[in-house]
Amino acid sequence: MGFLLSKMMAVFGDKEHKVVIIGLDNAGKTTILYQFLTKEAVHTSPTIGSNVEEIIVRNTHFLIWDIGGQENLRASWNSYYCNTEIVILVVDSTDRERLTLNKEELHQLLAHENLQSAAVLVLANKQDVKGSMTAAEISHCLTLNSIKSHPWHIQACCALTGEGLPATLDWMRSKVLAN
Ligand SMILES: Nc1nc2c(ncn2[C@@H]2O[C@H](COP(=O)(O)OP(=O)(O)OP(=O)(O)O)[C@@H](O)[C@H]2O)c(=O)[nH]1
Ligand SMILES: [Mg+2]
Repeated sequence: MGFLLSKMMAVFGDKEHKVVIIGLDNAGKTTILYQFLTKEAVHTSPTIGSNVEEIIVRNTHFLIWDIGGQENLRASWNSYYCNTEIVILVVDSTDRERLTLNKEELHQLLAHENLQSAAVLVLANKQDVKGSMTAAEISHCLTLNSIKSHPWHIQACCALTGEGLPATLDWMRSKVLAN
């Protein structure tokens, strides 16, 4: 009965699903958050602390936290992890030099005790830039295929135009409704 009730609440939109967006500085996290919300590219400046917005996708409510990615802020990412159902790692697909750093951050988050039941979504952002890495290249470098502990998905996108982001929201919705 309890299970049925919580399922119905999720379907009818009463439950709020927590999502955390992390990634290195300049990856495009804030641009993505506001593209989700307004379907437009907004002007951003580096995030100090976090932004939070509620986004409703066909009756499914997400509470989405966008956290600053500058080096001195990364240690605080884990203070946002409690009760997170989906963690989004945004990768700047033009930033080949810091891909190893992204890999380290990814494997740290996979090991975090508060994210053991979270699903992981990697966004290969800035696909509009010529010469950017493809989602397949990023997937290979981050060794996504080796992840067995968490459901994961990678999506190519462009936060300026919104390309790839509706598919992202569909995936997020299907994940939380399946739980
Ligand atoms: N060409 C291109 N630029 C993008 C894209 N997404 C974001 N940007 C630009 O990248 C810069 C950084 O974007 P932000 O959204 O502020 O990055 P952030 O990840 O929130 O950065 P921090 O808050 O410092 O962690 C801005 O100049 C954006 O306009 C994209 O898909 N393509
Ligand atoms: Mg930001």
